[in-house]
Amino acid sequence: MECPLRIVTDWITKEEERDLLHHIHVHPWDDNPDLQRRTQQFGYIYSYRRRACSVRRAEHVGPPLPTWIRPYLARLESDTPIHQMIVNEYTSGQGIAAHLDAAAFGPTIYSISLASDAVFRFECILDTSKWYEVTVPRRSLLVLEGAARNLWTHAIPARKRSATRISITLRSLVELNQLAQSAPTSLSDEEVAWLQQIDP
Ligand SMILES: O=C(O)CCC(=O)C(=O)O
Repeated sequence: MECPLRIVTDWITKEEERDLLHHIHVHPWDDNPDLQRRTQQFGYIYSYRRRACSVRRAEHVGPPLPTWIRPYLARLESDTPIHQMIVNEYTSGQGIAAHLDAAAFGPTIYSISLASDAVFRFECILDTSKWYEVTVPRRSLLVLEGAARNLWTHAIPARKRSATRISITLRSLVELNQLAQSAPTSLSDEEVAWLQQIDP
């Protein structure tokens, strides 16, 4: 049994990859003592220490999603708005430990790979003898949903690689998805815009 993930190869062009990398390189990296790799966070801030991301905590409210990501958000054709974006940088020898994305995040997780391919390791939480590795190519879109999001952990084993990899992870927040469904008319346009981290 393999994890039912989706990889869309060549989801962005070489020019778009260059453009995205430029925007990322001119933006300051977060000061995050809990991690070895560098990150940038936009929208709502995920706390690696608390493993939480809540719209009800002021310290989790970060800078709005940058305007340069908007064309790519539209291209996702996601069922829910994207509320949170993390840029991860993996230099040679850096990876990410096996994890399921936190329950605070919505049903579909997207990751755009830039600058280098990466080997991901997926392992089934119901039977840890079931695991496999797959190369996620640069310029692809990785989509984790259903079993791939909830029943298989993903990791990037720390290995020597020839080039630094950068990824952009895009996620919605369950809290905001629920709010949008339950009380869409009780919020003003400004409140909705603020919660969605977009310009009114
Ligand atoms: O680098 C990636 O593509 C995945 C990042 C990831 O799993 C995360 O930020 O939780």
